[in-house]
Amino acid sequence: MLERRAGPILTREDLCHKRSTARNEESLNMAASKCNLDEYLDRFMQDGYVVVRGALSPVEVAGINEGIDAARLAHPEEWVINSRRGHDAVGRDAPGVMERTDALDGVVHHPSLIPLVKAILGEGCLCSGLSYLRREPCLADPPEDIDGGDPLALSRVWHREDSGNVEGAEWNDYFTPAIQAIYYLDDVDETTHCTSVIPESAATKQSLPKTTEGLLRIDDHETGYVNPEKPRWMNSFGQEYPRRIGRVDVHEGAGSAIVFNNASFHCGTIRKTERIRRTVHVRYRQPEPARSNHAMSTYSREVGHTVADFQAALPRRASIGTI
Ligand SMILES: O=C(O)CCC(=O)C(=O)O
Repeated sequence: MLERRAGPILTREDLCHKRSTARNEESLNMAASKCNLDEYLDRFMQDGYVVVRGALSPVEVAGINEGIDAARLAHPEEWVINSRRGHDAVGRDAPGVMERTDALDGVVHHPSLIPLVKAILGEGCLCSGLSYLRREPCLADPPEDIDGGDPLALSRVWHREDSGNVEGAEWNDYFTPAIQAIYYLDDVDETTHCTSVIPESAATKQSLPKTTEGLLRIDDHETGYVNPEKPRWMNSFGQEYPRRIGRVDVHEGAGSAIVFNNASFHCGTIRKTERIRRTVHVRYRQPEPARSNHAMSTYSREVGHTVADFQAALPRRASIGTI
């Protein structure tokens, strides 16, 4: 059996003791995060990720989707679909996208996740990037050589973010150079595109082979979790990559979030589907080491800005809040 079931899933109901009927959405999320933080942290330590089901309420999801649709309608020239390795997608990064709409303000420092992010990365961590992504339907046929028992899978481009960069990971107990939270804005199941991740503990990351040429990086792109029997996979778009085992395909409803160590292997699983998948990706890290561009926004990476510069470039709105 090559696949693991998605284990680390917590619901808002699991997490809080239904103490409050009168609380508003925000304080309910905060209470949930606080009372179960230890469980989240244990799971993150063990697997390098957790799934928080219902991190966004249906109202919040609808607000984001409507706001982005309005921004696309108002400025279609900024939302030109491009073909990403064979499948169509369109996305925009902050700060640009947030200058056009306030629909994403609430996810920058969402109370469902911030206590967890701070507990992992420590005081002083900041949001360092935010991207919105919409993947279009894809009607290409799956290759004859099916990957990992998934008959609709067209492509999986596995990567550790920023080529396995783990600069600064030793500064926290979770060996996490940066965190990425991916919020689902559509229901996701085995018939749609999804996020996939390979569970991996902090201890394993620490022990993996590294290169110290340039930045400190985990150096196992050609070998990590590669299927020993069938080491390569030619995807539907004629691209050949290592075929990896041990994955979890995150199939969850709209509003769920996967929070993962940015150095964990992950990918977008592209499937043959008529459904779109919309996501918001929010990244957090410590401002230091500044020489590492890990988890910086595209805006910052391109011009060499720091995390503080990215923060300063965000619009000034109370609804964005702070960490
Ligand atoms: O499509 C996804 O959910 C994952 C995207 C991804 O690989 C990334 O953000 O680096």
